[in-house]
Amino acid sequence: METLQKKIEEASSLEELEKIRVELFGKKGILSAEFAKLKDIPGPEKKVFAEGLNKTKVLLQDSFDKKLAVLKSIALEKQLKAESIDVSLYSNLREKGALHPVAQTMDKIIDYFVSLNFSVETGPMSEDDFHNFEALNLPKYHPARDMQDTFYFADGMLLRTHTSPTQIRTMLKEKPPIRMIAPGAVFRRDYDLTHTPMFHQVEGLVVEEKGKVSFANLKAILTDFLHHMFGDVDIRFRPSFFPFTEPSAEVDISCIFCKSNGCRVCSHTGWLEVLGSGVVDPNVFKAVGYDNVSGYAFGLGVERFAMLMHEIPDLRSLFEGDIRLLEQFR
Ligand code: 2U9
Repeated sequence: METLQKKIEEASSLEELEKIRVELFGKKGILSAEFAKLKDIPGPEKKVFAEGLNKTKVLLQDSFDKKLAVLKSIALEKQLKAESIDVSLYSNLREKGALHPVAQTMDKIIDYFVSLNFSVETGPMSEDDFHNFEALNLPKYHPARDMQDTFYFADGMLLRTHTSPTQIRTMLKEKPPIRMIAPGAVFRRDYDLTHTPMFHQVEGLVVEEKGKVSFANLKAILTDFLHHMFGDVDIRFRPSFFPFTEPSAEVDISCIFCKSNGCRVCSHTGWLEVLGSGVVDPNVFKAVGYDNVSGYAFGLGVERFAMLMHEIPDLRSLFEGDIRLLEQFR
């Protein structure tokens, strides 16, 4: 008994103690063997032997548990020491933050027009029918409203479908000449590879005394702007229709992916559509009470610019917050 107890007390590691446990308390261990002897011992002696054996078992188990606790705490101490970290050490794992690619693109666009002395105007995202549609020559039931279906509030307000209401508000507030851009978020009922229900536009408006500006100025400024954004590309103005401009033109750049040889991005046309533009329709000036003025306007989708500039295949990925996309723009 003493030898066994000593053996437990002298165990120097958890592994050694485990060996002793099997040797002592295991199915084929010393104690099991002693208990097995009971069946061969006659009546009265059996009781005495059994009592002694049980006592011994309890004592040994007690020593074992104590030793186990001691060895475990030594092992834990050792592990803590081995795994300790120097919290005062400088870590270079800190991630640098950055502006979202859409914000970066927006900034580049805004910087260009600010350099030409355009003012930057903002307006509310929830608008009324007059500022978003009516004043822009889009009367109720006009078929062009279909393409700008949006989110309506119960009180008749709506989420603006373009930043154009900001131009209406600016014209109502100021007098010509006006030379402004309106950047910001807009909303439409759209969702696919190239459309999200919320996206960003930058629109521009120039209003001068009648005859002072023409389509030629619009062409010149947008050509220079697109060279600033996309480098040495060919530019083409294509007749189009918008309710708020007449004449209107969509503006294409030669495909920056295939150098106009034809690829999936440009649908094998060699051209990418990047802007809408035109000479401001007289009905728009009438709606804000402007007389004897000429003006031109343009509009673009910022996400589309970001997609083309960075070859991002799915526009929706810009809004998923996936760090693997975002960290490429640090
Ligand atoms: C006023 C007068 C005229 C703004 C214009 C476009 C053409 C245009 C689209 C480009 C891609 C919208 O983001 S997009 O889907 N924009 O095509 N926008 S002219 O014309 C105005 C605006 C305000 C008072």
